[in-house]
Amino acid sequence: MHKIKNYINDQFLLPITDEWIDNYNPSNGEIYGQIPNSSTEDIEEAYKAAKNAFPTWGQTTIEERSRILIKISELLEENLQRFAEAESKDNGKPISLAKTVDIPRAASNFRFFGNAITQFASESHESVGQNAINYTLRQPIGVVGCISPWNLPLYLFTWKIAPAIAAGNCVVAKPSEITPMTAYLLGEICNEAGLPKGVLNIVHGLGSTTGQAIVEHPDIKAISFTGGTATGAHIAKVAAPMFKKLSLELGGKNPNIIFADCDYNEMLETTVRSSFANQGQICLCGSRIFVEQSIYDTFKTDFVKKVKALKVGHPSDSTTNIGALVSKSHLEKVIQYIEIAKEEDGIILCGGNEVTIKGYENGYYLEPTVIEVSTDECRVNQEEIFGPVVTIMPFKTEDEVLEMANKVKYGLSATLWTNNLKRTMRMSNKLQTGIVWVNTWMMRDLRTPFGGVKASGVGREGGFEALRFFTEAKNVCIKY
Ligand code: TXE
Repeated sequence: MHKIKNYINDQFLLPITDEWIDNYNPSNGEIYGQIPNSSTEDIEEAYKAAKNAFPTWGQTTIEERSRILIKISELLEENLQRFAEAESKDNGKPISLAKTVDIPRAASNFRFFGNAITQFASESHESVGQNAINYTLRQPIGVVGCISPWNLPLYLFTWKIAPAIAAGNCVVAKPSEITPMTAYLLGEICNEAGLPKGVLNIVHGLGSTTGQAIVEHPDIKAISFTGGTATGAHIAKVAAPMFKKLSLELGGKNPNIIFADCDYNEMLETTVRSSFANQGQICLCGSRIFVEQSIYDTFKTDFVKKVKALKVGHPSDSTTNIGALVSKSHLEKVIQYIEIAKEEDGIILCGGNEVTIKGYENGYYLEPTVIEVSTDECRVNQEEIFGPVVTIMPFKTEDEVLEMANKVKYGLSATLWTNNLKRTMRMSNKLQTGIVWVNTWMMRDLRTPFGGVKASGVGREGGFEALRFFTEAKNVCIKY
């Protein structure tokens, strides 16, 4: 059985306490490897390596840091097939998605931040009449922690690591214990790209042990976390007394608002994707679909027809649209929500059942599910399900849909389908989310601020926002 190791100080190391966790293949339910369940001692080793590397890396020229990041990006692209296969096997996502989205975007993260750091500038302020000038230094923080989830494993892992090291920090990073494989492979790439030892340390293990040890470490001064809202709240509580810098990207329950004046066919195609891409396991998925009354029945018929045509299949099959859910416990959670919907008088328009794939009978497959709800206040419309399940309901007026869109605890993203410019502007102003997509979904420009409001988190990633997070601003005031 393949055992992966921690990557510390440019070496692949066994966990000090020799504790291991099984790693499952979601497509067949079988254990196919083991990963370290790293302890506080392993985190201490990783911290020491990062601490030792920092004085040099923090002073390495921006050109050199940039060159290494871009080299990592190139190596990821060269290894696309290997990484995509590993991601698909570990997570259950269709290989086609890993090849076109996850791994290319992970490579883009390194390329983007390798370039962005060369353009990152600070400000100066002349204090007119006081013979003084102020300028702002943007200094790396030191050793920082990056903790990422299982849904977009390498993509979100690198979304944190790339800006952290571009800005001159050294990193102790932990991928999700459910999907550790591509993070493990990344260590090899960093070595080949010539990243100095200790700049990036990748430690595997459970959240409650390894993750907790990173957050509790008094000298890891900033934590960038993506994951569940409850975990985010817990991390905030642990980190607050130590005054750590925190960036928390948490859950979402995003509205997809469809007006009758939209480009219907484009909306329909994209709505299938925004509902079920990655088995609905993306924090940005539009899981609450609100449709203007006049086109509701037409939409319902057309949407359900398209959803029924999606192929649930083995992730390695290039014709698969919906692969396996990430884990047995997650599958059970999603199924439980389908039961809750039935108890709440939701109407299952399609899906709702587990799927058995011949030859992979123990895999975690579920039909894409559309639930018609009569009130936006039901649990399936309020709580994050994070699976291939969407709700749909009609609305009559802009004010009504705006109120329903905002009446959840989350505030990550919203999608709006309309060709009315004034309505676009009005609604974009009033939607309580960090991101609004109009006539598109998940179109990403890495320069833009990314993050949510309310229970979807604090802080913004992306572009210079990420570089600001991973640096401390210091004002220098010189009187002359
Ligand atoms: O995430 P966790 P889980 C949502 C989704 C899902 C729910 C729970 O609704 O059903 O969260 O998922 C690490 N200290 N999202 O339980 O536990 C953990 O090891 C430090 C939305 O799988 O939050 C992993 O590396 N770290 C989300 C990471 O946190 C801790 C994506 C995320 O795991 C820790 C995933 C601790 N005490 C789930 N406990 C999104 N926003 O995209 C856990 N971890």
